[in-house]
Amino acid sequence: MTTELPKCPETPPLLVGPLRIEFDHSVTFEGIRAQNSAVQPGGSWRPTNCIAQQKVAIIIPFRDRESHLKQWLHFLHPILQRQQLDYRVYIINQYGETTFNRAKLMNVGFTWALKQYDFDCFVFSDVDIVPMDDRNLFKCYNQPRHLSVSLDKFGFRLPYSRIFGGVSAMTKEQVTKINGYPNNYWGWGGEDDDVSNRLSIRGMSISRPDSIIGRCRMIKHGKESNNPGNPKRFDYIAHTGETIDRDGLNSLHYQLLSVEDHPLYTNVTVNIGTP
Ligand code: UDH
Ligand code: MN
Repeated sequence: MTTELPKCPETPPLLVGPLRIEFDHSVTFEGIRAQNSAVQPGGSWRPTNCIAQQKVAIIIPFRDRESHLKQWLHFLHPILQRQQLDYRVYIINQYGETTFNRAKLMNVGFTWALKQYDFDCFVFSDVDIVPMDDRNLFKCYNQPRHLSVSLDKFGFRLPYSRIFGGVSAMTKEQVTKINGYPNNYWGWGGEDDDVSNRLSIRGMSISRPDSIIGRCRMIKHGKESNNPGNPKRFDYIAHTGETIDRDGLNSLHYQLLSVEDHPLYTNVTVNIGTP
């Protein structure tokens, strides 16, 4: 006989609040697996005693940051389970050595994840940012949500009010409404401001947790030589109104090279071309 599970509560009961986050580089994939034995191949998990409020795909743009990935998985898997989400972690790995394109990888992750499962919500996260409070829920809200509001590297302050970079969450509908991320921001910077522009053009506003719950740490690192500051970003973000309808999900082209279910994440390797 099957029994109907209840929906999980709005406020997950096992949250602990503020977390001590210190990056200890002795963690191993094996150790993380042992600590998270209920996580399924591909890096998915869902509560067994209730139906999750949301089905969440976590999309992480990635290339050659294995030490950061280990830290992220080590801290986030336990948090996401306490948050009672039906989630899966997608590492969208840019193939090759040409200039990095964070935003295009986000579009690939969104598109690919929806082919696999009926996700309601997408959390787009840098691989090097970890929340310092598990009340900062990795789920979606009525308005697009910015989660990394209070970053240690910015002195735990929001550097400017329209910021949407770092970690952010949008429903499938919210992403679709803005035609996703722009595909043509090669190199560092601007793509998150373009998304912020897209949201306001489509009449949405950014929701955030407060500055205590929204505290996060970023692993200290330098800038990769194949992710140089994009000098065109200032010009591009001044023209989002003209590009939103032609550059995004509707113009996305990529070559999928492999999809592998690793024990703690799904690895999607993709050739996204060159600038
Ligand atoms: N990313 C990679 N590999 C790369 C570049 C970027 O995986 O080679 C991803 C990763 O998820 C990263 C995100 O893209 O978290 C954003 O890139 P970033 O972390 O380089 O961006 P951030 O704004 O860097 O953190 C600013 C440069 C820091 C130099 C400061 C020196 N004090
Ligand atoms: Mn970073």
